[in-house]
Amino acid sequence: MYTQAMDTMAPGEGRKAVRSAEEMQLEERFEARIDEGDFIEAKDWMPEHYRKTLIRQISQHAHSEIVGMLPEGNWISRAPTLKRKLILLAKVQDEGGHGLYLYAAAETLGRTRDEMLDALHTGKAKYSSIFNYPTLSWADMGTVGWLVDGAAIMNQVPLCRCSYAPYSRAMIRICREESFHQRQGYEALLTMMQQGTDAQRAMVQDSVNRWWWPSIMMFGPPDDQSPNTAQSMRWGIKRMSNDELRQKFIDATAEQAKVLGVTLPDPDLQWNEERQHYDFGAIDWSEFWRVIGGDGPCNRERLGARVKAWDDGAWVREAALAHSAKQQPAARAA
Ligand code: BYC
Repeated sequence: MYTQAMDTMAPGEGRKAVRSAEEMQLEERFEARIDEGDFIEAKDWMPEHYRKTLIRQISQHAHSEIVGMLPEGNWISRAPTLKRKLILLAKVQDEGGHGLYLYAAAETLGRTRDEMLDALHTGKAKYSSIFNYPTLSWADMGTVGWLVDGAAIMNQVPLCRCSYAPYSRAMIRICREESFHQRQGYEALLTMMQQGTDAQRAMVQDSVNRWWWPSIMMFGPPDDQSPNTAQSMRWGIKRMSNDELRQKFIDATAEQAKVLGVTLPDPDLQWNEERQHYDFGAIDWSEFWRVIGGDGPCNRERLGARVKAWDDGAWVREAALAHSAKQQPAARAA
């Protein structure tokens, strides 16, 4: 299976490296700190694999926030009222901010922002599968808030306790804002379902039908097909597994769907008294692997939009560098 981790390894790193006694001691100390629930700061010693796992996850997370601005940004000019427009504008701006906190957190691990963006633009780095689906109606703005941001919070609240302190601090701030994102989406859908026309209710149901399965895929592959989960949980990077989070999300969302009055498009979804959880139908993992492999409905469009934004912004970067170069001699003379 293709994994981005391969690209972030130095040559020969895959082989079992010969470690000095000093390195072994450092590693033992690091593992002991993790076992004690200690947080690791940027300047602390850490194993190379821990550093690379974090760079991979945090940079993918940052890319997801930035690419995630596109499907909603598309609807700002078509929002039905001034209030909805202001809410959507604020949400999309928040996502830009989240991307920036996360790039900054990844930079503390020694990867430059240019390197991360280059990996995105050349298709080496992943971003969340969910943003490769189109937003076809206004109801999608509500559904993205309810299901996509809802899944994002479920996944991100445990990351507030990630063992890497700069990521954990970024996540605390991000989760506060994400909770507003989820609630505004749910409230927009509730308004359409309770005060809208039959056509608006049908639009909401159609939107939920399209977003349900991709949303539950956001948590990643099943645990027995997830190459990174075991080690990431051992290191306290991930606090809950993909399947645990997916189940928690389905349990919460199935109840919210009843209040909303929509049907989730899974005939096998039903409460299991014995497990005290909802059972659910089979997920089409071939679709997930296809989408993260670059062949989803909007992969080319999303990446094309990011590359164009980068190219169109070249003059701003050049002007900023020229301005900074002009300031330097003046600053030295002063
Ligand atoms: N999409 O071993 P696994 C948001 C990849 S959106 C694409 O389980 P891991 C937002 C995975 O990277 C959410 N790729 O990996 C909401 C790996 O490939 P590589 C963004 C995926 O890292 C609204 C391979 O599959 N959130 O915030 O242990 C508006 C095997 O997977 C996906 C985050 O990024 C996927 N859905 O677990 C705007 C949260 N799932 O890297 C923005 C932080 C798996 O080996 N990230 N893959 O080539 C995480 O919690 C974890 O990285 C994941 C995956 C749970 C996503």
